[in-house]
Amino acid sequence: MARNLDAFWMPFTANRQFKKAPRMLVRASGMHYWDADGRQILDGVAGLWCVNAGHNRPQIVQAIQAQAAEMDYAPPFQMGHPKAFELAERLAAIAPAGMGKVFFTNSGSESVETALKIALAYHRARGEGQRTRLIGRERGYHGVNFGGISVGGMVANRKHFGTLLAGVDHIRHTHDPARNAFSVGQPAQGAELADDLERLVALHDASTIAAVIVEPVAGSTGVLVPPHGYLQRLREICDRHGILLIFDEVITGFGRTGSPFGAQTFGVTPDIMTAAKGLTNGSVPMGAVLVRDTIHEAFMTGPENMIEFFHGYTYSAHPLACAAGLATLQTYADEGLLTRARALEPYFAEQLHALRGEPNVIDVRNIGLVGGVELAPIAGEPTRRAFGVFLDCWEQGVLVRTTGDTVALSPPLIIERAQIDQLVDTLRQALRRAA
Ligand code: PXG
Ligand code: PLP
Repeated sequence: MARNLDAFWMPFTANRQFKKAPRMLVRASGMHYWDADGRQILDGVAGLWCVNAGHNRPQIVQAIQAQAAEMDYAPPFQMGHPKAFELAERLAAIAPAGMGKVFFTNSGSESVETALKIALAYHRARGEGQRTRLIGRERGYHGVNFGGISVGGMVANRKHFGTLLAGVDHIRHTHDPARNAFSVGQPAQGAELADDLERLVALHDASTIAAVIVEPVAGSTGVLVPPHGYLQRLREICDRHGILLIFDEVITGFGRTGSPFGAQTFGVTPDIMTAAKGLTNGSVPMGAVLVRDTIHEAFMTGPENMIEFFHGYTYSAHPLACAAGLATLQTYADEGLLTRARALEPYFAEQLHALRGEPNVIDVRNIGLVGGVELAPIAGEPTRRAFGVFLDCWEQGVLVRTTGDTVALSPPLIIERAQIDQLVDTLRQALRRAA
Protein backbone atom coordinates (compact mmCIF):
# COMPACT_ATOMS: atom_id res chain seq x y z
CA MET A 1 0.00 0.00 0.00
CA ALA A 2 2.10 2.92 -1.29
CA ARG A 3 1.41 6.16 0.49
CA ASN A 4 2.92 9.59 0.52
CA LEU A 5 4.13 10.25 4.03
CA ASP A 6 5.36 13.79 3.43
CA ALA A 7 2.53 15.93 4.75
CA PHE A 8 2.16 14.62 8.29
CA TRP A 9 4.67 16.32 10.62
CA MET A 10 4.84 13.64 13.26
CA PRO A 11 4.96 14.60 16.97
CA PHE A 12 7.99 13.68 19.11
CA THR A 13 9.31 11.61 16.21
CA ALA A 14 12.50 11.37 14.18
CA ASN A 15 10.49 12.16 11.03
CA ARG A 16 13.16 11.46 8.41
CA GLN A 17 14.16 8.17 9.99
CA PHE A 18 10.55 7.04 10.41
CA LYS A 19 9.58 7.85 6.86
CA LYS A 20 12.45 5.75 5.50
CA ALA A 21 11.21 2.67 7.39
CA PRO A 22 7.68 3.35 8.65
CA ARG A 23 6.19 1.41 11.53
CA MET A 24 2.47 1.47 10.74
CA LEU A 25 -0.16 0.19 13.13
CA VAL A 26 -3.46 -0.65 11.50
CA ARG A 27 -5.53 -2.64 13.99
CA ALA A 28 -5.71 -3.44 17.69
CA SER A 29 -7.46 -5.79 20.10
CA GLY A 30 -6.81 -6.63 23.74
CA MET A 31 -3.07 -6.89 24.38
CA HIS A 32 -2.10 -6.58 20.72
CA TYR A 33 -1.60 -4.38 17.72
CA TRP A 34 -1.29 -5.56 14.14
CA ASP A 35 1.01 -3.79 11.71
CA ALA A 36 0.53 -3.11 8.01
CA ASP A 37 2.17 -6.45 7.16
CA GLY A 38 -0.29 -8.34 9.34
CA ARG A 39 2.23 -9.00 12.11
CA GLN A 40 0.87 -9.28 15.65
CA ILE A 41 2.61 -6.95 18.12
CA LEU A 42 2.39 -7.36 21.91
CA ASP A 43 1.67 -3.93 23.40
CA GLY A 44 4.14 -3.42 26.25
CA VAL A 45 3.25 0.23 26.81
CA ALA A 46 -0.55 0.46 26.64
CA GLY A 47 -0.27 2.56 23.50
CA LEU A 48 1.37 5.53 25.22
CA TRP A 49 0.59 4.69 28.85
CA CYS A 50 -3.15 5.09 28.21
CA VAL A 51 -4.91 1.92 27.04
CA ASN A 52 -5.15 0.47 30.55
CA ALA A 53 -8.01 -1.96 29.83
CA GLY A 54 -6.49 -3.20 26.58
CA HIS A 55 -7.52 -2.27 23.07
CA ASN A 56 -10.93 -1.99 21.41
CA ARG A 57 -12.95 -3.13 24.37
CA PRO A 58 -16.49 -3.77 23.01
CA GLN A 59 -18.23 -1.96 25.89
CA ILE A 60 -16.25 1.21 25.16
CA VAL A 61 -16.55 0.91 21.38
CA GLN A 62 -20.32 0.54 21.62
CA ALA A 63 -20.68 3.46 24.02
CA ILE A 64 -18.83 5.74 21.60
CA GLN A 65 -20.85 4.52 18.63
CA ALA A 66 -24.15 5.00 20.42
CA GLN A 67 -23.23 8.49 21.63
CA ALA A 68 -22.10 9.58 18.15
CA ALA A 69 -25.48 8.58 16.80
CA GLU A 70 -27.45 10.21 19.62
CA MET A 71 -25.76 13.60 20.14
CA ASP A 72 -22.48 14.56 18.53
CA TYR A 73 -21.67 17.71 20.41
CA ALA A 74 -23.04 19.96 23.13
CA PRO A 75 -21.61 23.36 24.08
CA PRO A 76 -20.01 23.16 27.52
CA PHE A 77 -20.27 26.86 28.38
CA GLN A 78 -23.57 27.75 30.08
CA MET A 79 -25.04 24.42 28.86
CA GLY A 80 -24.81 20.84 30.08
CA HIS A 81 -25.47 17.26 29.10
CA PRO A 82 -26.15 14.40 31.51
CA LYS A 83 -23.08 12.25 30.88
CA ALA A 84 -20.71 15.07 31.89
CA PHE A 85 -22.24 15.20 35.37
CA GLU A 86 -22.38 11.44 35.63
CA LEU A 87 -18.73 11.04 34.68
CA ALA A 88 -17.62 13.74 37.14
CA GLU A 89 -19.52 11.94 39.90
CA ARG A 90 -18.01 8.57 38.97
CA LEU A 91 -14.52 10.07 38.96
CA ALA A 92 -14.97 11.74 42.33
CA ALA A 93 -16.09 8.36 43.69
CA ILE A 94 -12.73 6.73 42.92
CA ALA A 95 -10.63 9.76 43.92
CA PRO A 96 -9.18 10.35 47.42
CA ALA A 97 -11.84 11.51 49.89
CA GLY A 98 -12.54 15.23 49.70
CA MET A 99 -11.50 15.61 46.04
CA GLY A 100 -15.02 15.89 44.78
CA LYS A 101 -14.94 18.51 42.02
CA VAL A 102 -13.94 17.78 38.44
CA PHE A 103 -12.99 20.12 35.57
CA PHE A 104 -12.79 18.51 32.11
CA THR A 105 -10.10 19.10 29.47
CA ASN A 106 -8.95 17.23 26.36
CA SER A 107 -5.45 16.08 27.27
CA GLY A 108 -2.88 15.83 30.00
CA SER A 109 -1.23 19.02 28.81
CA GLU A 110 -4.48 20.95 29.10
CA SER A 111 -5.10 19.43 32.51
CA VAL A 112 -1.76 20.79 33.68
CA GLU A 113 -2.47 24.31 32.39
CA THR A 114 -5.88 24.14 34.05
CA ALA A 115 -4.45 22.98 37.37
CA LEU A 116 -1.84 25.76 37.43
CA LYS A 117 -4.51 28.37 36.64
CA ILE A 118 -6.82 27.02 39.36
CA ALA A 119 -3.96 27.31 41.87
CA LEU A 120 -3.25 30.93 40.99
CA ALA A 121 -6.92 31.95 40.91
CA TYR A 122 -7.60 30.13 44.18
CA HIS A 123 -5.04 32.15 46.09
CA ARG A 124 -6.29 35.36 44.51
CA ALA A 125 -9.88 34.55 45.42
CA ARG A 126 -8.78 34.16 49.04
CA GLY A 127 -6.94 37.48 49.12
CA GLU A 128 -3.47 35.95 48.66
CA GLY A 129 -2.93 37.13 45.10
CA GLN A 130 0.77 37.66 45.78
CA ARG A 131 1.20 33.88 45.67
CA THR A 132 2.18 33.72 42.00
CA ARG A 133 5.18 31.41 41.94
CA LEU A 134 4.87 27.90 40.55
CA ILE A 135 7.37 25.25 41.57
CA GLY A 136 8.11 22.17 39.49
CA ARG A 137 10.83 19.54 39.70
CA GLU A 138 13.88 18.73 37.61
CA ARG A 139 13.15 15.95 35.10
CA GLY A 140 9.40 16.49 35.50
CA TYR A 141 7.09 16.10 32.49
CA HIS A 142 3.90 18.08 32.51
CA GLY A 143 2.93 18.10 28.86
CA VAL A 144 4.00 20.45 26.14
CA ASN A 145 2.09 23.70 26.60
CA PHE A 146 3.83 26.77 27.99
CA GLY A 147 2.84 26.33 31.63
CA GLY A 148 3.68 22.65 31.53
CA ILE A 149 7.14 23.06 29.98
CA SER A 150 7.86 25.92 32.38
CA VAL A 151 7.25 23.82 35.49
CA GLY A 152 8.58 20.77 33.67
CA GLY A 153 12.20 19.76 33.85
CA MET A 154 12.96 17.98 30.59
CA VAL A 155 15.74 20.04 29.05
CA ALA A 156 15.02 19.14 25.42
CA ASN A 157 11.37 20.10 25.84
CA ARG A 158 12.30 23.56 27.18
CA LYS A 159 15.49 24.87 25.65
CA HIS A 160 14.11 25.61 22.18
CA PHE A 161 11.23 27.75 23.37
CA GLY A 162 12.50 30.97 24.80
CA THR A 163 11.96 32.33 28.27
CA LEU A 164 8.85 30.35 29.24
CA LEU A 165 6.67 31.44 32.19
CA ALA A 166 8.19 33.92 34.61
CA GLY A 167 8.34 33.18 38.31
CA VAL A 168 8.91 29.44 38.09
CA ASP A 169 11.50 27.47 40.03
CA HIS A 170 12.32 23.78 40.45
CA ILE A 171 13.18 21.42 43.25
CA ARG A 172 15.72 18.75 42.49
CA HIS A 173 14.81 15.37 41.09
CA THR A 174 14.91 12.17 43.11
CA HIS A 175 17.08 9.99 40.89
CA ASP A 176 19.99 8.70 42.93
CA PRO A 177 21.47 5.55 41.37
CA ALA A 178 24.51 5.63 43.66
CA ARG A 179 22.25 4.83 46.61
CA ASN A 180 19.16 3.32 44.99
CA ALA A 181 20.06 1.40 41.81
CA PHE A 182 18.02 -1.81 41.35
CA SER A 183 15.53 -0.90 44.08
CA VAL A 184 12.47 -3.13 44.01
CA GLY A 185 9.50 -0.79 44.32
CA GLN A 186 10.05 2.44 46.25
CA PRO A 187 13.72 3.27 46.89
CA ALA A 188 14.76 3.34 50.54
CA GLN A 189 16.91 6.46 50.33
CA GLY A 190 15.93 10.02 49.53
CA ALA A 191 12.95 11.25 51.58
CA GLU A 192 15.11 14.23 52.55
CA LEU A 193 15.21 15.37 48.92
CA ALA A 194 11.76 16.86 49.59
CA ASP A 195 13.49 19.36 51.87
CA ASP A 196 14.75 21.05 48.74
CA LEU A 197 11.37 22.78 48.78
CA GLU A 198 12.40 24.45 52.04
CA ARG A 199 15.40 25.86 50.21
CA LEU A 200 13.09 27.53 47.68
CA VAL A 201 10.82 28.75 50.46
CA ALA A 202 13.85 30.32 52.12
CA LEU A 203 14.87 31.92 48.82
CA HIS A 204 11.49 33.23 47.60
CA ASP A 205 9.44 33.31 50.81
CA ALA A 206 6.40 31.09 51.13
CA SER A 207 4.06 34.07 50.70
CA THR A 208 5.04 34.24 46.99
CA ILE A 209 4.53 30.55 46.21
CA ALA A 210 1.21 29.29 44.85
CA ALA A 211 1.81 25.63 44.20
CA VAL A 212 4.21 22.75 43.73
CA ILE A 213 3.55 20.25 40.94
CA VAL A 214 5.11 16.79 40.77
CA GLU A 215 4.36 13.44 39.19
CA PRO A 216 3.90 10.84 41.97
CA VAL A 217 6.02 8.57 39.75
CA ALA A 218 7.95 10.48 37.09
CA GLY A 219 7.11 8.58 33.91
CA SER A 220 8.30 10.33 30.80
CA THR A 221 11.81 11.00 32.10
CA GLY A 222 12.38 7.28 32.58
CA VAL A 223 10.33 5.92 35.50
CA LEU A 224 11.52 7.49 38.75
CA VAL A 225 9.73 5.98 41.73
CA PRO A 226 9.40 8.25 44.79
CA PRO A 227 11.63 7.27 47.72
CA HIS A 228 9.85 6.04 50.85
CA GLY A 229 8.51 9.01 52.78
CA TYR A 230 9.34 11.57 50.08
CA LEU A 231 5.79 12.49 49.06
CA GLN A 232 4.67 12.60 52.71
CA ARG A 233 7.46 15.08 53.43
CA LEU A 234 6.53 17.22 50.42
CA ARG A 235 2.94 17.26 51.71
CA GLU A 236 4.06 18.36 55.19
CA ILE A 237 6.19 21.19 53.84
CA CYS A 238 3.35 22.42 51.61
CA ASP A 239 0.97 22.37 54.58
CA ARG A 240 3.40 24.25 56.76
CA HIS A 241 3.60 27.07 54.22
CA GLY A 242 0.12 27.23 52.69
CA ILE A 243 1.41 25.97 49.34
CA LEU A 244 -0.92 23.88 47.18
CA LEU A 245 0.33 20.42 46.23
CA ILE A 246 -0.55 19.31 42.70
CA PHE A 247 -0.08 15.68 41.69
CA ASP A 248 0.18 15.20 37.95
CA GLU A 249 -1.49 11.79 37.69
CA VAL A 250 -1.72 11.68 33.89
CA ILE A 251 0.26 8.42 33.87
CA THR A 252 -0.24 7.21 37.44
CA GLY A 253 -4.04 7.54 37.26
CA PHE A 254 -6.42 4.66 36.60
CA GLY A 255 -4.72 1.72 38.19
CA ARG A 256 -1.18 2.02 36.90
CA THR A 257 0.38 1.77 40.37
CA GLY A 258 -2.19 -0.61 41.90
CA SER A 259 -4.77 1.89 43.15
CA PRO A 260 -7.11 4.18 41.24
CA PHE A 261 -4.57 7.00 41.67
CA GLY A 262 -0.96 7.25 42.82
CA ALA A 263 -2.21 9.40 45.70
CA GLN A 264 -3.84 6.30 47.17
CA THR A 265 -0.91 3.99 46.48
CA PHE A 266 1.45 6.34 48.30
CA GLY A 267 -1.05 7.46 50.94
CA VAL A 268 -0.68 11.18 50.24
CA THR A 269 -3.61 13.37 49.22
CA PRO A 270 -2.78 16.38 47.07
CA ASP A 271 -4.93 19.51 46.73
CA ILE A 272 -5.28 19.24 42.98
CA MET A 273 -4.81 16.23 40.73
CA THR A 274 -4.53 16.04 36.94
CA ALA A 275 -5.62 13.06 34.87
CA ALA A 276 -5.98 12.08 31.18
CA LYS A 277 -4.85 9.01 29.20
CA GLY A 278 -6.53 6.09 31.02
CA LEU A 279 -9.63 8.20 31.67
CA THR A 280 -11.08 7.03 28.35
CA ASN A 281 -8.71 4.09 27.90
CA GLY A 282 -7.06 6.19 25.20
CA SER A 283 -10.13 5.93 22.98
CA VAL A 284 -11.26 9.57 22.80
CA PRO A 285 -9.04 12.47 23.88
CA MET A 286 -10.00 13.66 27.36
CA GLY A 287 -8.39 15.00 30.50
CA ALA A 288 -9.65 16.05 33.90
CA VAL A 289 -8.57 18.07 36.91
CA LEU A 290 -9.84 16.93 40.30
CA VAL A 291 -9.77 19.42 43.16
CA ARG A 292 -10.51 19.44 46.83
CA ASP A 293 -14.01 20.65 47.65
CA THR A 294 -12.51 23.47 49.71
CA ILE A 295 -10.66 24.82 46.67
CA HIS A 296 -13.80 24.82 44.56
CA GLU A 297 -15.67 26.52 47.42
CA ALA A 298 -13.24 29.43 47.40
CA PHE A 299 -14.43 30.24 43.86
CA MET A 300 -18.14 30.08 44.70
CA THR A 301 -18.44 33.67 45.91
CA GLY A 302 -19.66 36.86 44.29
CA PRO A 303 -22.92 37.38 42.39
CA GLU A 304 -24.58 34.12 41.38
CA ASN A 305 -24.99 35.20 37.76
CA MET A 306 -21.25 35.66 37.32
CA ILE A 307 -18.85 33.11 35.83
CA GLU A 308 -16.63 31.95 38.70
CA PHE A 309 -13.63 30.65 36.74
CA PHE A 310 -12.73 32.20 33.38
CA HIS A 311 -11.41 29.06 31.77
CA GLY A 312 -12.64 26.20 29.60
CA TYR A 313 -12.26 24.47 26.26
CA THR A 314 -14.62 24.14 23.30
CA TYR A 315 -14.40 20.41 23.81
CA SER A 316 -14.48 20.26 27.63
CA ALA A 317 -16.70 17.30 28.55
CA HIS A 318 -17.23 16.36 24.90
CA PRO A 319 -20.13 13.89 24.68
CA LEU A 320 -18.09 11.21 22.91
CA ALA A 321 -15.34 11.50 25.52
CA CYS A 322 -17.85 11.35 28.38
CA ALA A 323 -19.50 8.26 26.90
CA ALA A 324 -16.08 6.67 26.46
CA GLY A 325 -15.07 7.65 30.00
CA LEU A 326 -18.18 6.16 31.57
CA ALA A 327 -17.77 2.90 29.68
CA THR A 328 -14.08 2.85 30.59
CA LEU A 329 -14.71 3.29 34.32
CA GLN A 330 -17.36 0.58 34.10
CA THR A 331 -14.90 -1.77 32.41
CA TYR A 332 -12.27 -1.03 35.07
CA ALA A 333 -14.83 -1.72 37.80
CA ASP A 334 -16.23 -4.90 36.21
CA GLU A 335 -12.76 -6.41 35.86
CA GLY A 336 -11.09 -5.04 38.99
CA LEU A 337 -8.45 -3.35 36.85
CA LEU A 338 -7.85 -0.38 39.16
CA THR A 339 -6.20 -2.69 41.68
CA ARG A 340 -5.00 -5.51 39.43
CA ALA A 341 -1.50 -4.03 39.13
CA ARG A 342 -1.06 -4.57 42.87
CA ALA A 343 -1.61 -8.32 42.49
CA LEU A 344 0.68 -8.58 39.46
CA GLU A 345 3.40 -6.30 40.81
CA PRO A 346 5.50 -8.98 42.58
CA TYR A 347 5.62 -11.17 39.46
CA PHE A 348 6.29 -8.25 37.14
CA ALA A 349 9.04 -6.97 39.46
CA GLU A 350 10.68 -10.38 39.71
CA GLN A 351 10.80 -10.87 35.94
CA LEU A 352 12.00 -7.33 35.30
CA HIS A 353 14.71 -7.39 37.94
CA ALA A 354 16.00 -10.65 36.46
CA LEU A 355 17.40 -8.40 33.70
CA ARG A 356 20.02 -7.23 36.16
CA GLY A 357 23.34 -8.51 34.84
CA GLU A 358 22.31 -8.41 31.18
CA PRO A 359 24.63 -6.34 28.97
CA ASN A 360 24.65 -2.59 29.72
CA VAL A 361 21.79 -2.71 32.24
CA ILE A 362 22.72 -0.13 34.90
CA ASP A 363 19.40 0.10 36.76
CA VAL A 364 15.97 -1.50 36.94
CA ARG A 365 13.06 0.40 38.52
CA ASN A 366 9.44 -0.66 39.08
CA ILE A 367 6.16 0.12 40.78
CA GLY A 368 2.77 -1.38 40.02
CA LEU A 369 2.77 -2.20 36.30
CA VAL A 370 5.42 0.34 35.37
CA GLY A 371 9.00 -0.62 34.74
CA GLY A 372 12.16 1.16 33.69
CA VAL A 373 15.33 -0.53 32.49
CA GLU A 374 18.17 1.95 32.22
CA LEU A 375 21.06 1.24 29.88
CA ALA A 376 24.57 2.63 29.83
CA PRO A 377 24.63 5.13 26.98
CA ILE A 378 26.95 4.59 24.04
CA ALA A 379 29.79 7.08 24.56
CA GLY A 380 28.99 10.33 22.77
CA GLU A 381 25.68 9.01 21.44
CA PRO A 382 23.01 9.29 24.13
CA THR A 383 19.65 7.56 23.42
CA ARG A 384 21.09 5.45 20.62
CA ARG A 385 21.49 2.22 22.55
CA ALA A 386 17.96 2.25 23.91
CA PHE A 387 16.50 3.19 20.54
CA GLY A 388 18.28 0.25 18.96
CA VAL A 389 16.72 -2.04 21.56
CA PHE A 390 13.31 -0.52 20.82
CA LEU A 391 13.72 -1.27 17.09
CA ASP A 392 14.87 -4.83 17.81
CA CYS A 393 11.85 -5.47 20.06
CA TRP A 394 9.58 -4.10 17.32
CA GLU A 395 11.15 -6.52 14.85
CA GLN A 396 10.45 -9.31 17.35
CA GLY A 397 6.80 -8.30 17.70
CA VAL A 398 6.86 -6.37 20.96
CA LEU A 399 6.18 -2.66 21.42
CA VAL A 400 8.20 -0.94 24.15
CA ARG A 401 9.00 2.73 24.67
CA THR A 402 12.28 4.48 25.21
CA THR A 403 13.16 7.79 26.73
CA GLY A 404 16.78 8.76 26.88
CA ASP A 405 18.58 5.46 27.43
CA THR A 406 15.79 3.99 29.53
CA VAL A 407 13.40 1.37 28.20
CA ALA A 408 9.97 1.98 29.76
CA LEU A 409 7.30 -0.68 30.14
CA SER A 410 3.67 0.06 31.08
CA PRO A 411 1.53 -2.75 29.66
CA PRO A 412 -2.26 -2.77 29.67
CA LEU A 413 -3.48 -3.82 33.12
CA ILE A 414 -5.12 -6.93 31.60
CA ILE A 415 -1.70 -8.46 30.87
CA GLU A 416 -1.27 -12.14 31.75
CA ARG A 417 1.86 -13.70 33.25
CA ALA A 418 2.84 -15.44 30.01
CA GLN A 419 2.73 -12.06 28.27
CA ILE A 420 4.94 -10.51 30.96
CA ASP A 421 7.36 -13.35 30.19
CA GLN A 422 7.20 -12.62 26.46
CA LEU A 423 7.78 -8.92 27.07
CA VAL A 424 10.79 -9.42 29.32
CA ASP A 425 12.29 -12.28 27.26
CA THR A 426 12.09 -10.23 24.08
CA LEU A 427 13.80 -7.35 25.84
CA ARG A 428 16.48 -9.71 27.18
CA GLN A 429 17.26 -11.06 23.72
CA ALA A 430 17.41 -7.53 22.31
CA LEU A 431 19.82 -6.46 25.06
CA ARG A 432 22.06 -9.42 24.30
CA ARG A 433 22.02 -8.75 20.56
CA ALA A 434 22.84 -5.08 21.16
CA ALA A 435 25.88 -5.91 23.26
N1 PXG B 1 1.62 15.04 32.54
C1 PXG B 1 2.22 13.85 32.63
C2 PXG B 1 2.72 13.36 33.95
C3 PXG B 1 2.35 13.04 31.48
O1 PXG B 1 2.95 11.85 31.56
C4 PXG B 1 1.23 14.78 30.22
C5 PXG B 1 1.14 15.52 31.39
C6 PXG B 1 0.69 15.36 28.96
O2 PXG B 1 -0.40 14.65 28.50
P1 PXG B 1 -0.83 14.78 26.95
O3 PXG B 1 -2.13 14.04 26.89
O4 PXG B 1 -0.99 16.24 26.65
O5 PXG B 1 0.27 14.17 26.13
C7 PXG B 1 1.83 13.52 30.25
C8 PXG B 1 1.92 12.72 29.00
C9 PXG B 1 6.60 9.25 27.08
C10 PXG B 1 5.38 10.09 26.95
O6 PXG B 1 7.46 9.30 26.22
C11 PXG B 1 4.65 10.43 28.04
C12 PXG B 1 3.54 11.26 27.89
C13 PXG B 1 3.19 11.72 26.63
C14 PXG B 1 3.92 11.35 25.54
C15 PXG B 1 5.03 10.53 25.69
O7 PXG B 1 6.78 8.55 28.04
N2 PXG B 1 2.86 11.66 29.01
N1 PLP C 1 -8.39 30.07 18.79
C1 PLP C 1 -9.53 30.68 18.38
C2 PLP C 1 -9.49 31.72 17.29
C3 PLP C 1 -10.76 30.30 18.98
O1 PLP C 1 -11.90 30.90 18.62
C4 PLP C 1 -10.76 29.29 19.99
C5 PLP C 1 -11.99 28.85 20.64
O2 PLP C 1 -13.07 29.38 20.42
C6 PLP C 1 -9.55 28.72 20.39
C7 PLP C 1 -8.38 29.13 19.75
C8 PLP C 1 -9.48 27.69 21.48
O3 PLP C 1 -9.95 26.45 21.04
P1 PLP C 1 -10.35 25.31 22.08
O4 PLP C 1 -11.49 25.83 22.87
O5 PLP C 1 -10.71 24.12 21.21
O6 PLP C 1 -9.13 25.05 22.93
